[in-house]
Amino acid sequence: MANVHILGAGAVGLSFAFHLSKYHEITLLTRSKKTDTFYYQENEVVTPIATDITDITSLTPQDTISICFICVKAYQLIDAFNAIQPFLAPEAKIIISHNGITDLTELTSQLNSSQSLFFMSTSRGALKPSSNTVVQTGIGATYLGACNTEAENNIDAFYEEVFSKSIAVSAIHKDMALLRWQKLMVNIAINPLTALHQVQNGRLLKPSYATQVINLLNEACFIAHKLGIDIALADALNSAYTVMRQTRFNNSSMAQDVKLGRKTEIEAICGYIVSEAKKLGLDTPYNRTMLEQINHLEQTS
Ligand code: KPL
Repeated sequence: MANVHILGAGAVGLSFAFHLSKYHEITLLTRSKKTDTFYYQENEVVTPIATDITDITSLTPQDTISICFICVKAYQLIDAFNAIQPFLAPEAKIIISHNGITDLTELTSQLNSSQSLFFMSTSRGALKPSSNTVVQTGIGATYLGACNTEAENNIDAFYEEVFSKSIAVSAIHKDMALLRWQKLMVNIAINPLTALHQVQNGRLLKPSYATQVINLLNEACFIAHKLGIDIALADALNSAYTVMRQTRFNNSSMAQDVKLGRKTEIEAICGYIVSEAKKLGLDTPYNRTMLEQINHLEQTS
């Protein structure tokens, strides 16, 4: 049994808190303690999540964080990391999980050579219908990849200790860059279209969305290839459609963000393709238009 901290009480953080709590001691770090209990719901069954809930500002120098999942939005990652950094054990293991691709150099440069950084890519469908409840709406796969040398050295033992029993449909992924691009492509296909049309993920299986999905992913595959990552369009489409099916009853995180007038992760999703294309002197009109449309929705909702 390990002591695991989870920073972020969103859908992913709560869903992992529930599953990990069956085998580990969990402390959920929140920005302000608004509830004494969080709940997990699957197939109409509601279970309290066995976790300590700690306001992050109440951590003291005596607190040590050995394993920490950071389950926050892409644009909150650096602030979230800075908040826990003073409490990290010398051999701490940090697992980040967010949509899209972010630059991790600032984060990795702050770790010592014995601290490990992992990226967790998950397509578990989870929804938060209220502030203290998460509903599991689909079981997509979860992959763990290593972001620095120390993580590469201990990924097998760490996966065995923390993930193997608690997280169903999970595996180690040995190619970090590929893992992040594969996750990015799933998010490109699903998140903006579901946000724009306010539909559940499964609705994108309808043929009327196919051309848009293909155009977005075709551009993403092209830019990935230019950057040395080879993902065939057929494989990108296959993964995206698999996740659409697995999470057909989920409202994507971006659909929820737009509905609730919150900032989205579009900059790390379509925005990442647009900015990488720009660096190459290229335009990616489908991803650019999607970026503009979601930005517009963010400003007007
Ligand atoms: O990552 C997701 C999200 O909603 O952000 C998917 C996998 C698309 C599940 O909805």
